[in-house]
Amino acid sequence: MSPTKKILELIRQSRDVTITYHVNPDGDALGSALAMKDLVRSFKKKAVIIGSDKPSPRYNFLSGFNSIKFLSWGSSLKINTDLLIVLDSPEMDRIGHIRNNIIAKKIIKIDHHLSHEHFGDVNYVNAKAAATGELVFGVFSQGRIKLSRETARALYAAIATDTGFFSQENTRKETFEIISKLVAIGVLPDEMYRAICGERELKYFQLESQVRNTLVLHNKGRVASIEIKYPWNKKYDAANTDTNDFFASLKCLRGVQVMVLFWERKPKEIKMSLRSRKTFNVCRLAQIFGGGGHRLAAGCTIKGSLSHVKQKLLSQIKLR
Ligand SMILES: [Mn+2]
Repeated sequence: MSPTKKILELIRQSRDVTITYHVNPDGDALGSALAMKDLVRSFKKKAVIIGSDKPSPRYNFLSGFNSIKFLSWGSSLKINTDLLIVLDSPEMDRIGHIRNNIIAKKIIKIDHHLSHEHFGDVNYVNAKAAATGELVFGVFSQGRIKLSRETARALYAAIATDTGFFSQENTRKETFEIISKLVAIGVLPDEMYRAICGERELKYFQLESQVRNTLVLHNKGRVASIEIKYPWNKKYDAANTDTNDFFASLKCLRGVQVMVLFWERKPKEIKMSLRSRKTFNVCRLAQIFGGGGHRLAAGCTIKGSLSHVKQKLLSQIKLR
């Protein structure tokens, strides 16, 4: 039996379903969870979405957002459930502290990250999928379950955010096939774009222009670095900014292969976000400093002054 058939079978056999995802849920985790909840409900079963972290209000335009729960660290609450569906999480540890609160009879894993941890009773994993949302769409198709416009919007948000609005390497033919079906149901791409990216505070643009002024090229123009200096954290509310956005336009800078954001979170504590356009593996670079991530996107934190840390990291980037 295919994993999608097994997923539908397990849902049918369960009285109640709990849906969760990784810590700091992103658009893919939240959109996939909201769609999955609707799918479970179409079987007239109880479904709740609960995670370790409070979801970002950035996604509150999605229907059902207000019913999403999170459990604070240290809570002794026990959640007994027939079926736990874990989304967008390669390892069980990725769901965070809530792992200790959930007692599930069966577990389903649905994910698009490469991993060898098959922690589910059913594992629906496809590393070629651009987003977990694509796989959740596959479960709907398998069951011939009708997508409402609201559910289609949740899946659109999942796929659009994980592909950088269809501009990243993971965007594939199947992505557009699914998106075309979602648009046919009534999702409006321009409305989704504005809802996810467009509604920003003035502080965001002020921070962005400060950050833009720190742009420097290294390694004969192959490495671009930008900075967020310590005083800007408070002044521009940097903690609530999606720094991913700073990389979007840098990608278009001619000749650049690797991008680094040096973020002075505390005096003498620098968090680095690393991005690669294709050949250079930034995950390996992050691992040298105790961090991790993916081949094209990774991060790490180094103690020390900004100038010292910059020198330390940049000296490790060897590009031809
Ligand atoms: Mn994802």
